[in-house]
Amino acid sequence: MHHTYAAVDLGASSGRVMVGRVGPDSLDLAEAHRFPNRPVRLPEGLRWDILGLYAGVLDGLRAAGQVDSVGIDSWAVDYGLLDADGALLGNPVHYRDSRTEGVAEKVWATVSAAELYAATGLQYAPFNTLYQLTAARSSAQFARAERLLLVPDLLTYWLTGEAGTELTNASTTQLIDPRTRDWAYGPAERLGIDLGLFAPLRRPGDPAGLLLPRVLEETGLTGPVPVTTVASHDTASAVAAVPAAGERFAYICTGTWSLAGLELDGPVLTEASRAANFTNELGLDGTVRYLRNIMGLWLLQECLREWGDPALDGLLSAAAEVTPLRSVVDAGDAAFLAPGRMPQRIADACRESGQPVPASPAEITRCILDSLALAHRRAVAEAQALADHPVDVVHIVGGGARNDLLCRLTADACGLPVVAGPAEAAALGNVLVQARAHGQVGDRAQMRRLLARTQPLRRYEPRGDTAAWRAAEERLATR
Ligand code: ADP
Ligand code: LRH
Repeated sequence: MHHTYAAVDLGASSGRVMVGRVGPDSLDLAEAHRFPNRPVRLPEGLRWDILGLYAGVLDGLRAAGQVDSVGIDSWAVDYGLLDADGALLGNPVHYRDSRTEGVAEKVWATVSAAELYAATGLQYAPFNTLYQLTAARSSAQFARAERLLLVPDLLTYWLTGEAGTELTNASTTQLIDPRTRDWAYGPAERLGIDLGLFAPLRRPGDPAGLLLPRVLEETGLTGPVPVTTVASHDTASAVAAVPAAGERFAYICTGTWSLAGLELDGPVLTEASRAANFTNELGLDGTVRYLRNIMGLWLLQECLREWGDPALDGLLSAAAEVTPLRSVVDAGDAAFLAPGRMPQRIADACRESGQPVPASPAEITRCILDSLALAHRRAVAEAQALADHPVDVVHIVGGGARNDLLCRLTADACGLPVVAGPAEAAALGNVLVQARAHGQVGDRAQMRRLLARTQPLRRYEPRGDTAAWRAAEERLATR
């Protein structure tokens, strides 16, 4: 008996509605609708076009046709505020907006960075919801806010009228304790964050209501159509769909970001882990996603935008011919977070560190991919050491799994085999959690076996030794 599920997956670069068809031993995924996710710069700052995205979701559901359930995941940390009538107060602020500059230091004056890490396990990133809320607190808009909904929860609310806070995404706010998997009440209280703004926590698999009559009307679907809570943080859904066997694997979710790390049973809250800026976000079934944020293909996306969007295929073929490891930048550096002038910023970073300056698009692309592979190598090695969890294989999922050169370089840099795919891991994780909630699949291991059996994967064996990568790593560290 087959069931079909609509997976709404909103990434920072594009949104898509995918249809997953699940049978006793089958799993197919088809794209119903894809739409660009283009942030808008307003006089007051960088904003998400949330209404455009919601329109894309409705178009996608119409294109998907009749399904047994709908699930929504998106990028993390960002939120919309609702007033007492339940109406949205303004466009959600983009995590790359500059409003959080200098905010963390103010927070740390009340609760030190070390205390915060011990209580929440979250990496420092300027855009953690905690810092965004601190920056927003004095605004007129915030004064009217009665409810805060993270982006996937906001879209779910518009579809069903029901408000909740999904746990895996809540874990990126820096207001969740990864040991209890509940709110970090102590730090929130000391920082004056009103946890009452958040709707009650819900977990992947929980029901999230039925599509409202006007949504059914707009999408042409016949009710009742349930919405199922999935691992609504896109990275949590993607990790759930890593087609690994056993536990000795690392993963890299490569899209706009590279999220590189391990799946663990519990958090690593040591000072060494904090110093290395590893995060302990929550995954499916209370697992911990122990990982590092690396700038990812954002570096390339921003260059492409500057270059007038040339074809990616040609650029990647040209980059494959460029001398390897000629110049590298620190792909973990938050200096690359803001949009704009990316080719120049990369060239500047190379010049300032005394390396040859990449000039042509092919050279800059190669510099980006070498730098990403190097950052992947470092994250995979450090995660294993910090968590005392050795691995035999690295899985690459997400859009970057389509980038043959990046996968090959990552295998070479890590000195480990890389298994690439699925590229639409977040959507597949979304589908599988819905299927599980409907009794169609079993535990995580069974989900992963189904993925490994049904999804096309590519394997890259590491070539040569890792001496050149080690040297590049040392070059970067000493500059
Ligand atoms: P996000 O979810 O963050 O929006 P995706 O997982 O969709 O990101 O990945 C988008 C990235 O995948 C693009 O920036 C691009 O670099 C890469 N990508 C997509 N398709 C291809 C392709 N055919 N070849 C190489 N890279 C690709
Ligand atoms: C990737 C992602 C990542 C977060 C970032 C804000 O889409 O969810 O896991 O750190 O966006």
